[in-house]
Amino acid sequence: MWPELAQLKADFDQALASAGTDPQRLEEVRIRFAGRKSGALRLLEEQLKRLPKEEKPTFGKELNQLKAYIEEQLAVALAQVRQARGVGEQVDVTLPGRKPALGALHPVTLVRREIEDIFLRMGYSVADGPEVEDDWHNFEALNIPPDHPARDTQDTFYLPGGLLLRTHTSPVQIRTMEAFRPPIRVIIPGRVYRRDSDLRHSPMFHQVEGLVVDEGVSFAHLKATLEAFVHRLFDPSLQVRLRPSFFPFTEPSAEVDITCVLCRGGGCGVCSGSGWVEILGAGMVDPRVFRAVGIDPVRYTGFAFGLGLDRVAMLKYRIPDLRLLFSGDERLLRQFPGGLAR
Ligand code: 2NL
Repeated sequence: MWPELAQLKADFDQALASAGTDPQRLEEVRIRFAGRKSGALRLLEEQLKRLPKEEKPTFGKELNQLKAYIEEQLAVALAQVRQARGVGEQVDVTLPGRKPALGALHPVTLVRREIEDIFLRMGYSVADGPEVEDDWHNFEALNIPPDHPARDTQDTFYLPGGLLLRTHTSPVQIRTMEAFRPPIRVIIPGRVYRRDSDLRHSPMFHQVEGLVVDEGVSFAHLKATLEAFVHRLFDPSLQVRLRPSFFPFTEPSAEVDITCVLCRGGGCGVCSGSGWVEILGAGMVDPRVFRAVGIDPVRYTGFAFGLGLDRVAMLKYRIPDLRLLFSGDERLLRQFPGGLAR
């Protein structure tokens, strides 16, 4: 073999071996030996032209063989690179993109936001507070004496150090009245806890409570507020009915029913055939609660109300089983898309 050609072949073999399957180094080897402008083969082709006539055929033949050899070896090496990378790494940029999965809001979050928006438009503020509470804010200040059944260990999760998990969101209203002077218009949504677990009860559930304190606040204001609220949350054709009731922290107290949203009053399983469903408890703030937080009950009156968010979500979105709300089942959650914007 022609000595220059033998030397070039040796150089190429060595360069190719040391490049391994590194694509960038293989490309460098390709340019150095087979590059069109100034690769080693190209330069030898130039040299061929200047050779004496009698030497041209043998040199030319050997050069062509070397060129074929180098191109073949490069092709084999590149094929190995592709295989080493794996088929999955080859990107087809013409394929359509994959749609990212969009999240959805939980039905309880949806009704909480709706309720917040209704009261915000009526001039209320939204407040929150601790889920771990003390006895004073959860019971004592709300006129729930030590022997009241609501304090029974059957209902309350007690924690070490005299603390407890709040059994309602009322302690946040106590904290609001301790921190601010009237006029007060506030709603408090949040998680609450009770030692109760069966088909209709979860040990954690959600409440919204509302509180208005000012001079001259009357039961008529309470009734009108709740009617406006129910009409905006469900629909304006629903009837609202108040029944006398009792809570330690309000006097007088009422339970609030609306026309059953499922049968529209005709009677069905959800309303036990009565045509009415209970959705709220409410009343005028008991003077003892005002005194506990240092508000003068002669000058000020107020009303308060509370509702179970989970139950409202079930009625509004026709969810038949409470346990579905806390199951994390995506088949339920996927049915509430598009609630992301506020
Ligand atoms: C219900 C009933 C109610 C209140 C909550 C309240 C709070 C303060 C003072 C007076 Cl600080 N009242 N809250 C009043 C009446 C009813 O909730 O059935 N909740 C699910």
